[in-house]
Order: sequence, then C-alpha cells, then structure tokens
Amino acid sequence: MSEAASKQGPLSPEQLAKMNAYWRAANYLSVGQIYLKDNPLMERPLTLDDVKPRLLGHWGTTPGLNFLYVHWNRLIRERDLNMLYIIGPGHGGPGLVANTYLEGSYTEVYPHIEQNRDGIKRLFRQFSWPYGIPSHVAPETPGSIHEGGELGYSLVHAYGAAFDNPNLIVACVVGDGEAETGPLATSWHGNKFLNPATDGAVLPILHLNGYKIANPTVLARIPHAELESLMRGYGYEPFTLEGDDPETMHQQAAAVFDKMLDRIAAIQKAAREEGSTERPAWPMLIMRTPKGWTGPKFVDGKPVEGTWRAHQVPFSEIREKPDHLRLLEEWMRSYKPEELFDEKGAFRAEFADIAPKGRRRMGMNAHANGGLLLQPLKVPNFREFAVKIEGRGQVDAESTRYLGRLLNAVMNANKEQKNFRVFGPDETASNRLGDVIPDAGKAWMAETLPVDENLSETGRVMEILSEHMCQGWLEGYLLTGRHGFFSCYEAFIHIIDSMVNQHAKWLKVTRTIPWRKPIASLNYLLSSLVWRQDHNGFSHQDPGFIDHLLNKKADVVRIYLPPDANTLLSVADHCLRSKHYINLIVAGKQPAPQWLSIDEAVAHCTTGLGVWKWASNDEGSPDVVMACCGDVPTMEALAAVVLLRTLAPDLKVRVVNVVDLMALEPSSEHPHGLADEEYDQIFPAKTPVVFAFHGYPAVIHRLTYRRHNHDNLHVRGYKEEGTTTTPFDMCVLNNIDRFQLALDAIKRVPRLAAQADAAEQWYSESIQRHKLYVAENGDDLPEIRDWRWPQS
Ligand SMILES: Cc1ncc(C[n+]2csc(CCOP(=O)(O)OP(=O)(O)O)c2C)c(N)n1
Ligand SMILES: [Mg+2]
Repeated sequence: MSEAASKQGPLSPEQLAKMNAYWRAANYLSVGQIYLKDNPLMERPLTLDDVKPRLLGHWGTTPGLNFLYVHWNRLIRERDLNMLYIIGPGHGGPGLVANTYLEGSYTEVYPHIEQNRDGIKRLFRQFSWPYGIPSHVAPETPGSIHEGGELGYSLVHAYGAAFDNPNLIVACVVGDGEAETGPLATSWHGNKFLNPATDGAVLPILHLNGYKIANPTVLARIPHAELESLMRGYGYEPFTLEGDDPETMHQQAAAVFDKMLDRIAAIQKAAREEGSTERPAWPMLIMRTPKGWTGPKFVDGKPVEGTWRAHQVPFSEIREKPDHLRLLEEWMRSYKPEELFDEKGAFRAEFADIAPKGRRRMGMNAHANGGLLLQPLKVPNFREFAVKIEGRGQVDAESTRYLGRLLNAVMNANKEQKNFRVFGPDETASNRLGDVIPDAGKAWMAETLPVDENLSETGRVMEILSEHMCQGWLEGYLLTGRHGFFSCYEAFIHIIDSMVNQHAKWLKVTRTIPWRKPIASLNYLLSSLVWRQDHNGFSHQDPGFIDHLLNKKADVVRIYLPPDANTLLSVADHCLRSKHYINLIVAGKQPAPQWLSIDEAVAHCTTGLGVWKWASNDEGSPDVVMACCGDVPTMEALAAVVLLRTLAPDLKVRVVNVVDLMALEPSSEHPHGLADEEYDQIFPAKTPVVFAFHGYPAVIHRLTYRRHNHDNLHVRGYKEEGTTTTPFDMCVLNNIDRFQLALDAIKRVPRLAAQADAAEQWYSESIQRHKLYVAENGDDLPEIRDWRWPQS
C-alpha cells in the first residue's frame, strides 16, 4: 500500500489531525506525570529541578491505552454510545488520569486540578508522590471500576458490568501478559453467558504490545493464525490492527472499530428485534502496537520502544547522565505541547471539543460509580421462611435450604429491577440453595440437551466452574450498582483470596472518596463446611477464609456463623440490605438441629453473641462458660453441657453462642465489638471459658487477645486433622467433640480437680468405644448420631 493510500480511511484530515493531537496530549500528560514536578508546559528548557526525585510509574502500556481512549471518544460521539473503559494493565494509570483530565472529568471531581498551567503542574506532581495518587488505576481514578494493580480481572469485570445493562458497551483492554493469568484465560468464556438481547456488549482488545516486565508474552510469539484460531475457539470473531505509524493507525483503527461496532449493533438487533436466540460470535480486536509507542527508541544504545525495556520508566539516570535529561526533553517536545495547550495552559478548545460531554465521558459514566445507580434491593419478609421450632433441637433442617427459599423470593421481588444475581461455581444446588433456580433459571447461551435442567438465556443464577469468574462477575456487577450473592464450598473459596483482597482495598479507599457512592455489599455464603465433608474428605476441609478476611479493615469486613436456619435467615436479610461491606456467612447444609425461634434468632443476631439461658444453669455466676460459634461446634457444646449434667451435676454452666464473630473483638477495634463491660458480664472474670469454634482456634485468641479473662479462654477448633470419616469422628480427630469439651470443662474448674482423673478415664473409654464402633459399623454410635437436646 502506498503511504498516501494507507492514510486514507474513515477519518477526515481534520478529524485525524485532532484525534492525533488529542492522543499526543494524553501521551504528553502521561510522560509528564511520570517525570516532572515543574515546568509543566515546557515553557523553558528542562532542568534537573523540574524532574521528580523518584521516577515511578509505567510508560510501556500507556500510549496504547491512550490511543484507544481517543478512538472510544470518537465512537461515543458519533454513535451516542454509553461506554465504560476497563483496562487490564492497570499500571497504565497515568494514561487514564491524563484522559479524564483532558475530557474535564478529572477537574470536575478534583477542582484543584484546574484546566491551566497550575492544574497540570499539580496533576504531574501528585502522581506517585507520597500521599498523592497511585500509579495504577485505582478508586481515585474517575471512570475506573477496579484496583488495577493485580492483573487478570479486566475481562471478567467487563462481563460483570455488562450483565443486565443492555445499553452499555464495555471496552476492555486485556494486556498480553495479563492474558497469561488463569482468571483472564477463563474470562473469554463470558460470552457463553452474555445475552445480546438483555445484556450489554463487551468489546475485548487484546493489547499485543509483545512484552510483560522483562519477557515476551506467549500470545505475541505464536503465529498470528494460531492466535486467531484461539480467539475463534473461544467463540469470538477476531479483528486485527497492527502498525506503528500514528496517522495510518488512526485511520485503520477507525475503520476496524466502525466494523466492530456495526457487528455489535447487528448482533443486538438480531437478538432484540428479530428474535434470534443464537449465541453470536462477538467481535474482539488483536491490537499489535509497540510497547512504549512514541517513546524513546534507544537509550544508552539499547532499543527501548517496542521492547520490554519500555515497561516502566524508560530511562531514569537523569541526574547521573546529562543526555538522559536531553532525551526526556526531546521526547516530551516531540508531542508539541505548545500546539496542544494555550497560553494559560488549558487544553485547546478545538481538541478538547472532540471529547464526549457530560455523563457520556468515560470518566463520568455513572456505571463506573455504581453507587450512583444503586437501587435498594427488595428483600421480602424473611420471617415467612422461618423454621417452626417445636422444642429446642427437636427439628432437623438443612439451614441453607431455607436461605435458598429466601433468595428465590428476593429474586422474584426484583425481577422487574433486574438487579440481583446469584453466583456459584456449580454449587448452588449442592449447597442446597436450589430453590432459587427454577424461577430464575441458570444463565446459559451455549448448546443445550434434553437432559439439561433450568438452563436459560435469561437465567439469573450464574454457574461456571471457576471461583474466579463467580467472584469477578459479581464484583463487576456490584461495582456497576447492582446486588448479588455468591455461594461456595468453604475450602475452595481460597481460590479467590487475592481477588477479595483487591475488592476490600477498593471498598476501604472508596469510603474516603466523597464522589464515590457506596455500592452493595459482596455477600458470601460458605457451605459444604469443614465438619461435614462426608463425600469428600481432607481436600475439602479448610475453614481458613475467615482468617484471611480478618486481616482486612474492620470497617469493611463482617463475619457471621449462624448456628441454625433462623439465625441464617436473619443474618442473610441483614447482609443483603447492607452496603459497602464484605459479608461472610458460614453455614452448614446438612440436616442439623434447630435451636432458636425466628424472634429469638433476630434478637440473638442483633446482639451478635449472647447467653443461651435455656441451655445454662448458672443463675448469674457460672463455674464455667461453654462458648460456641458455628453450627457443628454449637451442637457439640450443647451435647457436652448435657454430659456435664451427669458428670458434675452441681457444676454451674453458662452457654454462650457467638453468631457475629466480630462481636468478640473490642469495640475499639471493630464497630461490632462488644463494649468491655458487656463482654465481662458474659465472660466473667476468673471464669474458665471452653470455646468450641468452627474454624482455626487462633482466630478466637486473636480476636479476644485484649479482652479481660483472655488467660482463661481455651479454644477448640479445626487443627488440620481430617480424612473421609463420620461427622462425629471429624470432631474427635480435632478434639472439638462433646467428650473432649466436657472433659475440658471439668479440668478447667479448680474445685473439680479431684474428679479430673476419673473424667480422663471416662473420656478415654468414650473415645475408644466411639472409635471401635465407627471402625466396625462405618457410622457414628446411635446415641451420638440420634442425639437430641433433652426436653425438660
Ligand atoms: C497477578 C499479577 N502478577 C504479576 C504482576 C506484576 N506485573 C505488573 S505489570 C506486569 C506485566 C504486564 O504485562 P502486560 O499484561 O502485557 O501489560 P503491558 O505490556 O501492557 O504493560 C507484571 C507481571 C501483577 N501486577 N499482577
Ligand atoms: Mg504487554
């Protein structure tokens, strides 16, 4: 192609010139943020005093991101698009800051970053400056919906944002390094769950700049045909854009984007107006541009543009090497700032005008500030789903099944709003939440067979065997102003430990940003718990997600362990209505005794922990407190209390159940923490506490470390002993069984010292009997298996 012909395309010469100027301005502001603290418009020669002392940030990805931004701007204007821009390589933060500044969004939310020389100086200075702004896209960046530091989640967030947003187009840049991560590799499958009639569109751009930090990327070093086949195999229609001559690239990009958006419009029309129910091959772009495009080609004799050396700061020995300062000056002047900014330092109107206006600007799109769009979830009266209690512990119920009914009611109540989805890695039914499925259906755009049940193109239950996808879709859904619920096997939720870290960071920081409005909480139900892995065994036993969440800020995290169905309903109601938290609910799915009426459950959950008087005989001054948290530990603690009535009839026992784990922490540490006076009344000084806990025992010590009486607190919990065995044997293996708890109580009460040897003997015999029976019969002793709380 001749040069003249290659520069032909859909853009008029004037449009091309303006778009290129806009891109130059974004690149200029990006480099300026990384390098400069003064002389923002280069109105005088650069000196060392203008350069920041610490050069931090990432250049390599940024020009590509900026290039796309200006093209989105054109498309938004021409087609009146409602567009979100999600970038995988979040380290391209300077680019997004630059663009939101150029379009005016940045100044609108941060008025001190004015549209003039001083504003640009502040914009530069604040970047990667102590207590300034982060170097990555972050909550502080208008238009961003995630912490961009941890790679892998752009595409899954994009799909989450697009669900139930039929008018939204989510343009999503996937870094070619990012594309190597597990979550991203799976994210492409989002297209099997996206309905072109009722959901928005996701437009993935694989940014093939060839390199990561210090290595080439896998996808850049396979034949192009193989890469295209990979994308076809994922169900996309791949388009390609390749080159480095800016003007040619602008024309080619405009042409290819016009084609891709026409494809999207045709897909949506077919689904929305012509009733097509086919899974479409959505367009995606492979964009091959040099890493560090338009930056220095060589530094110290080594190639930089188009190599991994462009990843961060292309050269940084400014103070040591005079030619580096010159290089920086040349580089920045190559963007011709004097043409871009007027004498006051404002971006020239002729260029600024090509940006979209108002909420159409990507930095101002309300979907990127989901709280603005959040409608309260309609939660029907959960009391209607309560278990009827006839005598303590006499009815067995699968607690999560009751929650499933509530979730179904929530789903139906919000059918019109279309703002609630339930997510699970193929475990919704297994976790006994299956009642939410038949009405709502399970989202599915792939093929179906007669054997399938409840798969639906408009399904609202999202099931894919990837905890990363469930978490990421839900995050994307929440961040754009909707509600959701994620149920998962307890052991495998750890797969998303790192993702929840990032979400917790987002929640922490957005609390302090006035223009960011609160979003709905991220609600987890962990079921299929450590104590009841009858089908599975050791691989499925790990209650450590609690420990993980405890590391997060107190104003972000809530952890609940309801001991029965009614407490679970009360807790779930609370969580579904809450905002801006991560709520963890840990509750079993196996048939288990039910303890509290719905009114008692509400009262108990309101205080978070409390004395169960009906199970206690302490009359105000206990010899020992039997505390419990979690459904199985609660049953074992209560069974131990019954044993103690025979073993030590005059022992005064108080039973305390903890449903809100954070109530144990001092109120100075967590807003749910009980005041010390209240805590001391429940756990009186000098009184031994035998605590049966669902998870790792250290959790309880950690929470109560500063409490009075901590020396008298003795915790039993999971200690990493497990196998495929009976439910009760799991307790025995971990010394949380009723015999052990009863023995603990006797041994901890000084006045029962004389009985300790006999109690040890009784314990050994009991355990021996249990072990023999289990080995011989493959089941628990009938008196254990069929145990009931005695009716008085
Ligand atoms: C999960 C994760 N692992 C590692 C890193 C460290 N890291 C930051 S940038 C980067 C390279 C990214 O390459 P790519 O996705 O191709 O982005 P780009 O080339 O556009 O900078 C790496 C490995 C990270 N941020 N997140
Ligand atoms: Mg790359």
